[in-house]
Amino acid sequence: MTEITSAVSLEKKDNIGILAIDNPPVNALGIKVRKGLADGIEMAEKDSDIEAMVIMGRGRAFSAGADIREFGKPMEEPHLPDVLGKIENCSKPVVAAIQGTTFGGGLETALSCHFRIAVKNASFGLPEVKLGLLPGASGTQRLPRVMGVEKALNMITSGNPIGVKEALDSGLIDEIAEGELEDAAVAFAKKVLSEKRPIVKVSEKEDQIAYAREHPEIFDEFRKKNARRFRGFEAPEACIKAVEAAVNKPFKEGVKYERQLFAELMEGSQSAAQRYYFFAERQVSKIPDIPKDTPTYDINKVGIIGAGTMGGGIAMNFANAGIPVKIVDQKQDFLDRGLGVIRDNYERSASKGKMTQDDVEKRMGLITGTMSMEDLSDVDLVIEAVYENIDLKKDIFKRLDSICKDGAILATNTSYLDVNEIAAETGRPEWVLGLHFFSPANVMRLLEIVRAEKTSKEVLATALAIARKIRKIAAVVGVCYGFAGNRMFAQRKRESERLVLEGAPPTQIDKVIYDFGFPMGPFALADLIGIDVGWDRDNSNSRTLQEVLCEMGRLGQKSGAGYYKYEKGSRTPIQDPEVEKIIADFAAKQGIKRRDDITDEEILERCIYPIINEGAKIIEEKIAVRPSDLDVIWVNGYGWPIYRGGPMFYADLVGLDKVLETMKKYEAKFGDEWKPAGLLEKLVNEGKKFGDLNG
Ligand code: T1G
Repeated sequence: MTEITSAVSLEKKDNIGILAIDNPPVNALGIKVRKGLADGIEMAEKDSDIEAMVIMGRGRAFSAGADIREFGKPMEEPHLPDVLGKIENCSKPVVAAIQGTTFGGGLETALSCHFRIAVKNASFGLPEVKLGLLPGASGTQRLPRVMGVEKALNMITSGNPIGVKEALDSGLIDEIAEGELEDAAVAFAKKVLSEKRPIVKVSEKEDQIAYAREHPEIFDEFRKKNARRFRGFEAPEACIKAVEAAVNKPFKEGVKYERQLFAELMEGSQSAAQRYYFFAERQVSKIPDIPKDTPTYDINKVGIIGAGTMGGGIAMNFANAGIPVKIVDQKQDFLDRGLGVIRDNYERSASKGKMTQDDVEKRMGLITGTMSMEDLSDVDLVIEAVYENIDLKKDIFKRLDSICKDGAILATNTSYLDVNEIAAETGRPEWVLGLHFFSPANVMRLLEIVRAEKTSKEVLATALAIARKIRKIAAVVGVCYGFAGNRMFAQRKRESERLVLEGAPPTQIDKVIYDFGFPMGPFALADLIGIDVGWDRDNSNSRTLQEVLCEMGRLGQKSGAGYYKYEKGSRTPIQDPEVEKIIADFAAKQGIKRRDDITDEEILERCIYPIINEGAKIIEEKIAVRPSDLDVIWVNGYGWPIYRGGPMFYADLVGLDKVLETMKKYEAKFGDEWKPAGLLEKLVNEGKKFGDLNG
């Protein structure tokens, strides 16, 4: 075996040369791999003993693609497209032998080979669009030539992987390999030689793009069909344009156009944000004082207290991971209703083909209901999910402490309340923490793990591990009112509610926030969640706009009217002059002077900058480990547009000096709530960014 570079070796098996990529953990196509492949192909061309080639990856991936860590720096030659040109132009047959992850430039490398075989665990994807990019090594030109334009458009603009069966059916691979991949690849290469199969250069294939040439309308139809999904993103449109070029231009020109589009995206802020987010999401589970080898406890049985919306949604996460769950509630009809909602959720997924009926029954079989908390004596983890009342929670934890076995972890799903206070009700505070799920808990990927003062390191490590098992993105936060996400969200809620009283209609505020990239604005969101959440009906007395609206029965979508009105059976918000009059009357009673000159810019500054400022306070109080954790929280918990990276990344993009200046501008007008965080002032004085704190 010849080591060409430290990441690529060349070995001969009879008359077959094997170029193996070995660049852990995912065979990213860094300079050592690119150089190794380029030199390896040249060596094989010159070696008369070698009649055909196999390219494969060692470890768990063929290759996950270009090394994202190289982006933004000058790219060393040879560049990937040039390496792939060498592979495709090799005079000897080249077979890609694929296992595991074959993403991005990895798949493009496989596409430059003349044949492709794969084992069953292979997955194929072009996730560049998730990084705000497009396949930059001829993937947009070769993939349509292999599987046709419509399938290629879906794969390239979604960034989602396909499995080996779909790859075979679509013509992406020639064969599914049985047994040991390397042996199967050598055998396949020998078969190609013995059958004298002609070398297939994908760049020269035209049959799969002929239909699109005759039907150019499929591109605009695709744009229309996906407009909602692509809203605000730049990369999907660039992907479509590049695939159009594959149909309308000769291959070489298409490659050139693809490279131009790639460069434009690479220079843009959206790709910077999405590449930043990629690493932020992988950084969030790294806690400085919790090393990777911290011991963890097995969680084989879970108990949930409360069969309501949250309890039911939380239970589904564990059943989905194959972990049995017991749900406790006080009354049988609460349990029946809760279990009924869970079944409905699963049946709905099954009706959409997301799971089989058998899956539904298996998961339902893992969830049982009981009215006796004593039935939790054998579980490894309890998650309390009752309504936000500190006395009730303390009472529950006192009882759990006497019921649950030693070594059981006791967690609260509270959104705001003091987890230290709850832990103090037990004789095992080291085993207590918060697991703050976001509604709907079976859908939202974000989980805030609330680390209380006495939570042990092993319990925290166990929480991180179980979060991974139930496929949550977990951010570790400290104890304060609202922890991190909700504490930042409260700033936007305060300002949006002030703005609407000061004269900005809900429609204007919602449009500004929607156009920024959020799925919906604060008032459409309030109507969706329900304006009566947290409303104290018994003591309501028209003291706040929420009380006024709830007392009038304007609860939001559920009552057909809230900040908007809704036609029967529709969830589409319709501007409602009646509510604008209610707001104006309430503002007058409050003595608030309304104005009609509130600009979109003021709305954006007042709804976004306080989120950033609160984030800075959360970091300086050490409630969160790093600023990028707050970005992960906001992208996954509150719909912050991923192409803007998150509030802290966005602040660095805008410039912390501008953020500080704006905070001071409104502090002079509105007072202390706008006082800039000490950390914000410090970073500006030091000429630093939030990004400098993400190490
Ligand atoms: N470059 C550099 N590092 C990478 C990487 C990459 N492409 N992919 C993963 N890593 C690191 C990751 O940061 C982590 O590091 C470790 O590998 C394990 O990753 C020209 C331009 C492959 C599905 O977008 O989707 O090709 O934290 O924790 O959950 O057209 O990683 O351990 O130090 O995610 O098993 C396109 C991105 C690149 C694939 C594995 N490719 N990676 O998931 O492990 S652009 C991608 C993934 C491109 C060409 C274009 C996932 C994975 P650390 P992990 P995992």
